[in-house]
Formats: sequence, structure tokens, C-alpha cells
Amino acid sequence: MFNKILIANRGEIALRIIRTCKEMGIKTVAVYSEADRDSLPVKFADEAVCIGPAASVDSYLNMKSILSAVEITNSDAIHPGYGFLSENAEFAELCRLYDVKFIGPTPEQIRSMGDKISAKVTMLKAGVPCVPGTEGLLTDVKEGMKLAKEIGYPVILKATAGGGGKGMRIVWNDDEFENQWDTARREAKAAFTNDGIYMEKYIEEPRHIEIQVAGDQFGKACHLSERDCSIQRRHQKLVEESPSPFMTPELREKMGAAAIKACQAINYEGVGTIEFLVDKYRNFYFMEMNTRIQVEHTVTEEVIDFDLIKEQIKIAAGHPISGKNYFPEMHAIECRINAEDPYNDFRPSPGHIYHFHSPKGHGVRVDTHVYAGYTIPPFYDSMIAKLICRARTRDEAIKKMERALDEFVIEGIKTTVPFHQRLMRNQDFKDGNFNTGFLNTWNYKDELPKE
Ligand code: MV4
Repeated sequence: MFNKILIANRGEIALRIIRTCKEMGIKTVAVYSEADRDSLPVKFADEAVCIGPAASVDSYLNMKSILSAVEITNSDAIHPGYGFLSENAEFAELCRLYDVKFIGPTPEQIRSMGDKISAKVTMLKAGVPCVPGTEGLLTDVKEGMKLAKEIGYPVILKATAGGGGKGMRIVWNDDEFENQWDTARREAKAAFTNDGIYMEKYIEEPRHIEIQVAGDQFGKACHLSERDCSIQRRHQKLVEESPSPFMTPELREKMGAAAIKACQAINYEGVGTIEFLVDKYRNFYFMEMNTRIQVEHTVTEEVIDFDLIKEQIKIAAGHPISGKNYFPEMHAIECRINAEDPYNDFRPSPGHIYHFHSPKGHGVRVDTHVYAGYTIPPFYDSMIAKLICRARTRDEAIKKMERALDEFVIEGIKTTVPFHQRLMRNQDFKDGNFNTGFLNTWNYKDELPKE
């Protein structure tokens, strides 16, 4: 087992990793930017090293700085958390070169899922269902229009270097094609310096259901059931839950088997997530694989009673997994509490928190790095807490979430708490009647309480 792990991240996930390391008897090193000097990970880790100025590119994305911190602290592994360098194949390669274990998949595995069209080809070969579409990159408009006719409108143009919704364009008919094609290319080039585009049939009003997986260094893989992440706004998840209200035992069996196939196709090492689109007929299609721990891993932890960070560390240390699958025994819902103003288009609202009271009680979990007197810096992600409620049934979990949200007191900044309070009382949400289009159709603004 590792002696000392350096955590190349900040905020709640850094704290989350420190907690598990402590329970495992592993020493921890926090790295921090000048803006995070007064943060809880810095206080709670055994050692802390400043790695640069506030801007992420100069600190949490600065590979040389982080590897210097590894050197001076004599750490034997790096946990990258989510975001930042967690899916950076070059960084995983550098870790290998400097003989420090990157807790996660190999650079080759990261790379194989980073390019979306090659990921899709790999999945098709492995027998994982994918959305009908082109099997390679599109070369020109004419070819694109011809293939769109064959696939049948509506179609969606996607950037092969994309993911998470960037560089996507929906095309409804021939007349729109050229315009959308040009826009997709331009966006992809600007965002990824790679204008490779492919095309798929556009699945209307899909649910976003993802399967948590784990694979060990010996080629064994298992699944840990699903999370429903359909409640999103501009590709930012706001609420996640497990089990999905749309799931059936048969569908879980099929999606779980497909997710394991996906994992084994690349000999995946670590914990990961296979994202699927699910249509109203319960057809499911591979979308992307996330080769990192995700924000919403906590939802799975609550329903199967399992520490996913501990599992990551054990896998990285060369422990074999049992190979059995895990099924939800409870219902859990997570609300992301962001320093954003739901009354003003979710505009970021960083600043000083002068009063902070966190909900508590049976079945309530709050993962946060925030405390009374803390100042949210404006340089990073706006998520300040994850509120997870667990109960035997979905109805009870929603009731508990309503109660817990009502207990939350965060004074000094705007947060997404009022949004979640309304959502928990929305009849369609309560009925499990929602898909990825939910927040386009629900006029939550009119339902928010007066400021
Ligand atoms: C799609 C789709 C419909 N049809 N692909 C959005 C994020 C990126 N990972 C892929 N995405 C989508 N791909 C086909 N063929 C609809 C989306 C999509 C979406 C997916 C999941 C969650 C929210 C979404 C919001 C808009 C569009």
C-alpha cells in the first residue's frame, strides 16, 4: 500500500480524498494555490505545499509544479480528483516517467476515451450499443448531407475532441445543414484546436443514465449500478440520483453488462463511468466514458454502502477486485449547491460567507470544504457543497431533501438552494417524469420564492 498520497486538487474532493487516506493510514499532502491558503484541505492534510498563483493554469494545472511537490514531500502516489489533470494523458505519462503512481487509468486508456470517434469505434467493436451514425470523421459538407439523409433527420454534429456538450450542433433538415456544419467546425477548432466532426442520429429528449464501473490491473471488471443525471442545465449537472426512477431490473442487467464490456475492451484500470443516452423506449446508447472519479460518485456510495475513493486507491496499489456487481439497496439524491444566483441565469456569486449552517440528521450527508468565515475565490468551479439524502424509497429521499434544504443557511452569497427547494416540490420531478430537456421546459424562475 502507498505510504503518502499527494492530492492534486482542491475543494470538497481534496477533503474527501484526505478523509479516506486517513482511514486507510496513508499520509497526505495537499497542494494549494495562493488563493487557497486558508482552505480546509490545507489544514487537514499532513503536509501542504503551495504550487503557484491563483490562476489554475499556474497552479492546479501546472504539472511541473505538482511534480516538484511530489519530489520534495517524497510522495509515492498522486490522486488527481476530478477536473484539472484527472483526464490528462500527458500528466499520467509524466507520473509514470517520474515513478509516482497516478491513481487512475493508464495514459493509453485515458487517450483511447479522449477522442470520441475512436472511443465509439472501440465500443462498437466490443458490442456496446452506440447511436447510429458515421463511423469516422466527416470530410466535407456534401458527404455530410448525403449521410444525414441516410441516417434520417434530425442529426447531431459532434466534435471528436469534444465531450460534455461542447461543439455540438443539432440539424433538423437539409436547409440548415451547411450553417450548422460551419458553426460546429469553427467552435471545435476554437475550443480544441481540432475541427474533426462526426455525425449521429439525434435522440430526442433522452435520459442521461450512467453506469459506475471498476476494473483492476488483472483485467477483471464489475459495475456498481447506475446514476440518473438527467437534471442538467447547459451541460452542468444539478441533481443526480440512484437508482434511476426510469430503471428496471432488466435494463440494469443489460446496461451493466454493456458497461462491463466497455471496460474490458480497454482493459480498464480504476473506477470510471460509462455514460449512456436512454430513449423513451428504453433503448440505450454509449455516449462517453469518464476515466476519473466523478462529482456524483457519492450517490453510488450511499446506495451500495461502499467507499469508491478507497477502491480507487486499492486498485492503484495492485489489489484485485472481487468481480461481483453491486446493486442499490437504498435511494439517494444529490443536490449540487453552487455559489450561483438562480434568479439571474445561474450567474457565479463568489464572496465571503459570514454564516454557514449545514443540514444534519439521519440519512443526510454534506460534502463541503466551506465554513463560516470562508471566502469563495472567483477563480474556480462554483460548486461549494454536495447535499446527499438517503432513504429506503425515492419519495422518502425527496422528503428528506426538502427538509435538509430548508435547514441550509448560507449567508453572504447567492446559492442554488432555492432552485433545489422548488425542484423537490415539482410534480414531474416527484413522478420521475423528466429527461435532459426538463430545465428547458420548466419555468422555475416563476416558482422561486420572492427574494
Ligand atoms: C446526444 C444527444 C442526442 N442524440 N447525442 C450532450 C453531452 C455530450 N456528452 C453528448 N450530449 C448529447 N448527445 C445524440 N446522438 C443529446 C445530448 C444532450 C445531452 C446529453 C446528456 C445530458 C444532457 C444533454 C443535454 C443536451 C444534449
